[in-house]
Amino acid sequence: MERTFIMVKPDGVQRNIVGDVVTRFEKKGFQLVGAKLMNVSEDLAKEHYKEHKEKPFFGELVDFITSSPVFAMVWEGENAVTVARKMLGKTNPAEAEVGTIRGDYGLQVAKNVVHGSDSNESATREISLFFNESELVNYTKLINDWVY
Ligand code: RTP
Ligand code: MG
Repeated sequence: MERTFIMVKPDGVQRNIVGDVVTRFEKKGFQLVGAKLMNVSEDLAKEHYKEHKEKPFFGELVDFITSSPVFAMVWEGENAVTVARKMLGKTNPAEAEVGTIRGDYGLQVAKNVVHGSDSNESATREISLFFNESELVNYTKLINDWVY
């Protein structure tokens, strides 16, 4: 089963959207493996977003993500990475389709409510950056290819 790292960003936490994001992933059929409300340190923010370190918005991005708590999650299920990215919508909420999380809840690219891993490699890297193995919970749910 694939896993992906999803994070409600500070704007989503401040605007009380955590529950809606969790509900969407639950209702879609994914299984929650780990979750926590946390502050992101400057070091963690820079490591997490290191692919963007030369971009003009990098400083603003790090400042924003460290400004207030985030809600970090690991979700598991079939094609979790690709499906979650579809559920998030395009990076810029102004261009994201209605029905996606960013399309329904956001207005500004710099404050686009949620983060989602963009590949399996990113997911593995990001999950290990944000979670210890002991924080990831293995459990059996009455879930199969038709009960979800
Ligand atoms: P994310 O990593 O947060 O899931 O978003 P993404 O893959 O859709 O977009 P990415 O290209 O990885 O950009 C990371 C985050 O940087 C912010 N951004 N700001 N001010 C700007 O022009 C600008 N461009 C990107 C966004 O918050 C984006 O999610
Ligand atoms: Mg990205």
